[in-house]
Amino acid sequence: MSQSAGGVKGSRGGSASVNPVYYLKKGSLESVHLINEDYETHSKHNFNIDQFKVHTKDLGYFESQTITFIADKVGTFEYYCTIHPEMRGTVTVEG
Ligand SMILES: [Cu+2]
Repeated sequence: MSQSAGGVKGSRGGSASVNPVYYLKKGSLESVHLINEDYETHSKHNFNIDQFKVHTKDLGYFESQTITFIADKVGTFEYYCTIHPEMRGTVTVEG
């Protein structure tokens, strides 16, 4: 899964098209790659999924970070940016 913050592909707007629902298979090895492309505001962003202990650092403009985790729980989980409450979406893991 790959998520960018800001700009054309950004998740700042909070709409479904830019905050996609990710569908994963239980037990799969996943990598989250977050890049901050928020050139308009130069805000920092981060990316978190609490249930999988995914927590990036606060990324500045064009910084990126990749976190690998195993999707070992079935259900729908929220991903979010702690700095911008409107930046959120869901990850659904299917068994
Ligand atoms: Cu943010």
